Amino acid sequence: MEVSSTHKPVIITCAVTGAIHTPTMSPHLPVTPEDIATSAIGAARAGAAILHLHARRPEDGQPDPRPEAFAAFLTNIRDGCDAVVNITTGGGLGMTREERLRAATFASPELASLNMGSINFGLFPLLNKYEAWKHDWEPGYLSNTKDFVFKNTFADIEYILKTLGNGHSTRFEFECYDLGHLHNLAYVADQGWAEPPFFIQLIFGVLGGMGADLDHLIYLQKCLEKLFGDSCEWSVLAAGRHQMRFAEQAALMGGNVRVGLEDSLYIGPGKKAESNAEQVNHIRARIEQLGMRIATPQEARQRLRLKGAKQVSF
Ligand code: KMH
Ligand code: ZN
Repeated sequence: MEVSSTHKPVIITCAVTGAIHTPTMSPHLPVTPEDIATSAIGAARAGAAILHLHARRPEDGQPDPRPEAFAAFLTNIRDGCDAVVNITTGGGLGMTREERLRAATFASPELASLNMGSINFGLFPLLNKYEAWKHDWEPGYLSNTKDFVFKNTFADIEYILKTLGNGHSTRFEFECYDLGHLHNLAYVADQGWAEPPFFIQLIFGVLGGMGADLDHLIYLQKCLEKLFGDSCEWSVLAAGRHQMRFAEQAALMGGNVRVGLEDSLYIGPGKKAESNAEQVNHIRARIEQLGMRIATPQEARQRLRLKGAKQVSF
């Protein structure tokens, strides 16, 4: 099939394990450093140009902010593929700002996430789906989110931009869960706290953020155009069963996509994904069937103006 000349190659990000799902929810959720490295490398070989990474405690899968927990898989990932490594600064629910930043300041990655506003982050509805839990921490972690604010104030945002951006030349995946977050980023840009192009991740379907309605995406694309024009690269992730529908729509609209078990444990209705690579392969095939191609890690580096894989400290 002829490849469309009007579409830029689609940058696929794979979010490998995250801090939302818990081990009870899927036997395929990567937990140990070996699992995380193998799954991340598999996703990169399938076509992910960027790997968004969190760490977990190997013994029980609890989100783990310690640099040692990240170090246990980062070198294997670096040696096993040339995908861009993106370290979370969102961390796990309930971590302090300092905890959330520890891994990224240790690793000095090319890319790190930056959440662009404080929101409710309700995982508690997941409680009703399971009767028994693999680990004691899981139900409490989920139920606490009923009274939890995911704090990302302007002071937090400025601090992370200065510490990681100025201090390490790390660039950002700006995570935007609501329209106001785009305006927060426009303010950040006006202040000169970050330089374009801005890699904007639009997030749909988190309880507390925008709902998974495709009309919202259509409107947000107009907002992006007005606020940032050519100085942004945008991408879409949608939680749970909405994941692939939104990814496909984003690619058709000229955007980039994020998949991975952090965002959804499924590959189809009622069918659990067995690996991150399975989700990457699925969206890659759809992108290629639609006449577009996926971006290589080098193309992603160039478009997002990243410092390069040799400039990290792992
Ligand atoms: N779990 C996603 C909805 C982060 O790591 O900074 C958002 C996320 C947050 O990826
Ligand atoms: Zn994340």
